[in-house]
Amino acid sequence: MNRRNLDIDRRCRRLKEGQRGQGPVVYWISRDQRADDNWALLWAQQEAMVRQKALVVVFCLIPEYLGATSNHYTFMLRGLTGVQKKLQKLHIPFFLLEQSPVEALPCFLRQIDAHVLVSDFDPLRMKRQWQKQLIEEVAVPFYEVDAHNIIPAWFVSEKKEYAAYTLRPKINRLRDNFLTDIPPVQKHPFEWNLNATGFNSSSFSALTSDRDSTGKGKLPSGEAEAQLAADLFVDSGLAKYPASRNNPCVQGQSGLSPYLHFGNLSAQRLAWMVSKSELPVEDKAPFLEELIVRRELSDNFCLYEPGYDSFAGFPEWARKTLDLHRDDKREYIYTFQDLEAGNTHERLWNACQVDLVQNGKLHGYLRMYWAKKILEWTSVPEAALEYAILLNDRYSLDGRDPNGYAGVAWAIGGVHDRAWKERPVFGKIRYMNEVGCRRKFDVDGYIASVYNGDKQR
Ligand code: FO1
Repeated sequence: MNRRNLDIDRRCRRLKEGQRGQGPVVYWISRDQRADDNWALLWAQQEAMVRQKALVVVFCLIPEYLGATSNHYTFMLRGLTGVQKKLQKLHIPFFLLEQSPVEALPCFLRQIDAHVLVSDFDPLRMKRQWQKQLIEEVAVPFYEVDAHNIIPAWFVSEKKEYAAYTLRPKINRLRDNFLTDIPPVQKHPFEWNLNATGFNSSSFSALTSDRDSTGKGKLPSGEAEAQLAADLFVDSGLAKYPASRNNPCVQGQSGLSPYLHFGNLSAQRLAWMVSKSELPVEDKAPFLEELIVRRELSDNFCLYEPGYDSFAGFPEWARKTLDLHRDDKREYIYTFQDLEAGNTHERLWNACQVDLVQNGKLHGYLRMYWAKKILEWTSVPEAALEYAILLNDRYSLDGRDPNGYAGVAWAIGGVHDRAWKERPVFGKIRYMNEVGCRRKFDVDGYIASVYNGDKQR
């Protein structure tokens, strides 16, 4: 591969120029934790091939990432172990540095006389701060590749979109052009003499073994498991998706969001598999809408709205209406502890909370109802937002993700939604309650299935 592949190039943007070293090209892997279908790895490899350099991958492990628990770290680290093994077979050394990237990378790059630095795109505040600091600190050229979205977030829109209907046409115009198959990563021809720098790629065993393996590791993690789950969903779940996606009593959703969150599965690979399946278009459309439009809308929101996790990030109409109803009487007020323990007067809500804590996920439809009740049962909207984000990030395996922040902001602050009939506390924010859920699915069946630990959901 000596001529440049335009399909790879157009997903990359340069963050800064610099002095190229004689050592390897470095891909700092973070959001897209996979060897296959990873545009950032592919761009880094292309750069290394064209310049006849070695290629290394480095992951910076941060012990406290946005309140992640040992369940998240166990899931993530097991997945990374698989990535390391896959890369080793491709002669691409993998390093795990147990420090924040801002501390670890500048020194790592100097020690190996890196050629260039490549990172994967992530709109979250913490990642953008790291990136800003690294632009100051590192001497080598620094590139960013959007390996998470089908159309790079900065390319599909240069501003904060109002709702799905304003972003969808921009995506649809570009979708066929960007929704392509993804080339394989090659066995890398240029070796790099590891011991020359005294680096040994750290072993994961120490890190994974001391994590309580009894954690809710129900969902097997890693690229291979993600691909198996994606195959299973496309073969048998997709056809049922339109009918069962809003019914928490059946396994109607893909269950792929933890794999998408940690990047074990490429959304583009999944969209490509779906688009290639011979199901009728109307069976695929709802899932592709979620997978493509809703996810790109979430990245767009976090990229262009600095207050994506605060009241300030709500649209003006929502801030106004919530302010107007700030002093409305709340029939019930619960503390964070009440909510975390699932100790409210509403059985359905309590079941959702138990489900979230026990299974590390909450059905999409229920998550909307669950978040909206927190708005109803707290004294101010800011507390509701804080509690909903804290609980989702702490207990949901796919927490700490743009999808989660946009989802909570939609439920509590009307982000990407429109004004509805005005009522106490909510103002014009869309209202949801148990009666509405009973119209959609068997609420008692769901509650029973949670408390008898039924896996069918
Ligand atoms: N990314 C990292 O680069 N290093 C970490 O140590 C790390 C821990 C982590 C724990 C839980 C979690 O949900 C995500 C974590 N991430 C980490 C980030 C993740 O890879 C994603 O980039 C973002 O959370 C989604 O934008």
